[in-house]
Amino acid sequence: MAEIVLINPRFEVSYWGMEHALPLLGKRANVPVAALPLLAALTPGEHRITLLDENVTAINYDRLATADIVGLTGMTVQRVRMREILAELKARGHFTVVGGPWVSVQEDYFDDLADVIFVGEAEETWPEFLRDWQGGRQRRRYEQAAKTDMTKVPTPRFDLLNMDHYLFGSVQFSRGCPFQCEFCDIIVTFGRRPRLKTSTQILAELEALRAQKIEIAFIVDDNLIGNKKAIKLLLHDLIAYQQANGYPFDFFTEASLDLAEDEELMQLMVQANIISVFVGIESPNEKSLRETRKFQNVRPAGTLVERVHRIQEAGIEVWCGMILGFDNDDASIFEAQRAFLKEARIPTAMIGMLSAIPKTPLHARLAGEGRLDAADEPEFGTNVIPLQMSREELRDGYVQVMRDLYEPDAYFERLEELYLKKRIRYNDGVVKYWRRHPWHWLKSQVRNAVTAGVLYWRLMHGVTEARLRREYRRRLRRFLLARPDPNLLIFYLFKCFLHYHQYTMTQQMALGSSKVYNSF
Ligand code: B12
Ligand code: SF4
Repeated sequence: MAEIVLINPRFEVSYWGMEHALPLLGKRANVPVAALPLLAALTPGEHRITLLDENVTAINYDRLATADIVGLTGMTVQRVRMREILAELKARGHFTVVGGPWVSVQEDYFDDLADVIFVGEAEETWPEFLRDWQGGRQRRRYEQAAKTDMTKVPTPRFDLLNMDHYLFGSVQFSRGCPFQCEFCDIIVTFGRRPRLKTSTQILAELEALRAQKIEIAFIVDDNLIGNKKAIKLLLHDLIAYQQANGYPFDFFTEASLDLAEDEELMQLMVQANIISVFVGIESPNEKSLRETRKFQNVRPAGTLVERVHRIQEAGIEVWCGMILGFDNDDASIFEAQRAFLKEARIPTAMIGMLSAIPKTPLHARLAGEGRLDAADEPEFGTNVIPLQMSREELRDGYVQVMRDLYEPDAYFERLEELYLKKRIRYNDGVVKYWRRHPWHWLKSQVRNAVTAGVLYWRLMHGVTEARLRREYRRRLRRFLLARPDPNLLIFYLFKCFLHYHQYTMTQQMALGSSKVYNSF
């Protein structure tokens, strides 16, 4: 029997981290990292396992004293903190193991601070390691020979986390993406063949989330629509579940832009109540898209703007990732990105400077060309040395684009264009359900009105800048007059919180009071 503690280290500030807004919302983290409750479910019953999310609870090293194995997960934005924690654990004589997205691509990063590392998926290697450890024959490195059979993945142990501290829950339907973007480490780690769970597994996960009172869940797939035929079947079951249970969940997810070419799929997603989708659009510069092998975003399937509008008009908001600094980008890319996002009416856009993630084809190419900055924390925010502009130009242009996009006027203009002028539908699946169940509608709207009141109070008491508070009040009033619906109002309030985080983050970068946070 082993006493095991698994830790998710503190995040540094990031676009999606919501760090500036979380305290206002009374939460400590955005989403519980999916790996921890999953690894707990994969741990044989004879062991005792504790999950510790440092974003929620501080690490008390004295209380870890009896742990036989301490495991860490983490992505790039946690790597420095991971090293600090590992150094402390080592100084105290602990046996340490590390897995997750960062060590999977940068295997030597922690050197001897990690006794064992796990590269990639661990559904098979984690139980295998525990058996080896019991026999005193564990190896230094574990990597699965074959990708995980998703139909055998157990229900994560959400019950081991205090879910009250998170904004959203997480659920995974599939792994893998069929595309071949040059910069992408996801396909390096998870492969290009989409692998799906069964409906039975997914509905069991949703029930486990419901038991924790989670109502909004992030479907954490690399690309939900990697296998369109299979996901459609699954969505039918999800819709039946939502309808049978009075639509207990709002979902958001990630998918590729070819979603716009499949009307049936978009409608199924709407009926399943997937309200927004994060799409890697990357660039309005077609040459850059070709350069990075993002062929699914290149015509003839329609322009980028047309395809984004098609998804929005189906009733799904598009969030996106954009990249600056491809070899085909010169200084005109900054204005091109601003203009594209305005025309595409995308309020929530994560912009980043191109980064070369270890093990990707981009990393290999740039290493060959001598265009990589080897520093762990590169001075200009990315390890890529751009081709058609200086490093300062790229960094300063990036910060300026972010700043311009999150100026309240620019942000709310994009938002109002979408929700007030275009009046895109929101929660259409639920609205249709409510029409058939008016009593349910009434109960939900009363509850939504109360929630909206609480959120408004939190926003007005949490935001310190009077100018921003005035702006939020003005925009919310305008919204309420045009679309007086408590359900939508909650969503719009959330957009204000999201804006507050992104605005604060970009202002701090622009004013030099924080470092430049890139998207990677
Ligand atoms: C969903 C998701 C999000 C969600 C949820 C994040 C969260 N807090 O959990 C959101 C949208 C919030 C998000 C945000 C960000 N994300 Co993100 N995200 C993902 C995504 C698509 C899936 C992650 C996931 O839940 N997978 C499911 C779980 C089960 O898989 P897993 O964590 O890999 O765990 C498995 C194995 O790795 C292993 N394992 C993991 N840990 C451990 C530990 C031990 C001890 C062992 C034995 C095994 C093990 O076992 C698990 C089972 O096989 C990945 C892409 C990907 N496929 O990895 C990117 C990814 C992890 N994100 C990434 C980044 C950069 C970010 C941001 C920094 C972006 C930004 N600038 O805002 C922020 C960070 C914000 C934050 N504070 O959370 C990068 C990380 C790059 C890297 N190699 O380190 C990835 C890989 C995407 C990419 N290539 O750009 N993200
Ligand atoms: S579409 Fe997204 S997940 Fe798929 S290869 Fe490209 S960047 Fe990676």
